[in-house]
Amino acid sequence: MQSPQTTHSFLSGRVIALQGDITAQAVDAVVNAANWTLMGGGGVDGAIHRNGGPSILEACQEIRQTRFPDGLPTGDAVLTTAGNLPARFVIHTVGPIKGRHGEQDAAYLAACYHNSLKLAAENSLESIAFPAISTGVYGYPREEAAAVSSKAIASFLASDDQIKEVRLVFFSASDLRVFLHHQQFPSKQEGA
Ligand code: AR6
Repeated sequence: MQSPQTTHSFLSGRVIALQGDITAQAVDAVVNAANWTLMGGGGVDGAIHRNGGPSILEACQEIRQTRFPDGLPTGDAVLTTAGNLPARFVIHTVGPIKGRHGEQDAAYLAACYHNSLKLAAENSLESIAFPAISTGVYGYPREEAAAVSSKAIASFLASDDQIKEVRLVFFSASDLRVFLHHQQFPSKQEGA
């Protein structure tokens, strides 16, 4: 049930927020809320591997063998094929488990957004879709994550002109509502 879809825009339309499924987004890259193993899991991670097919896991295994034998550190990001997904690439990032990094939790969550956007820009990509990283199994409060993610995205876009569209995809209407109330994009929401 995807229609008709209400979107909310920020930063002159460069960022949009909507309710939806991350695996259905036809963008240059969708971001996966992965874990350090890069070997899959539940939530977004499970859906991406399930719908994208085995080529994503194969690419992740290659990255583990060649670049990150000890696993992907929290806040880092890597890029793989998107397999059968409508997106071209998947950017895998590891969000912080809330409470594990003390006062650094927010810095790690901001790093996920920053490093994913940076990787997309470095690969000449123009559109990227994010799920609400860490707000599921990893227990990050949605209100706090909204402030951290919006500030990190706004800060990156302020000094970048490669990325044309950042799509923030919330699984439920309630998640989207919480985000809209707690986001801290510099200008007011521009309409629905
Ligand atoms: N599309 C959009 N959002 C989704 C989807 C979807 N298909 N499925 C879930 N969400 P989570 P985390 C929402 O748990 O907290 C995995 O096992 C979900 O409702 O996927 O970063 C990994 O392997 C929530 O709001 O990611 C890791 O071990 C948000 O996406 C661990 O979970 C993130 O929930 C990562 O936990």
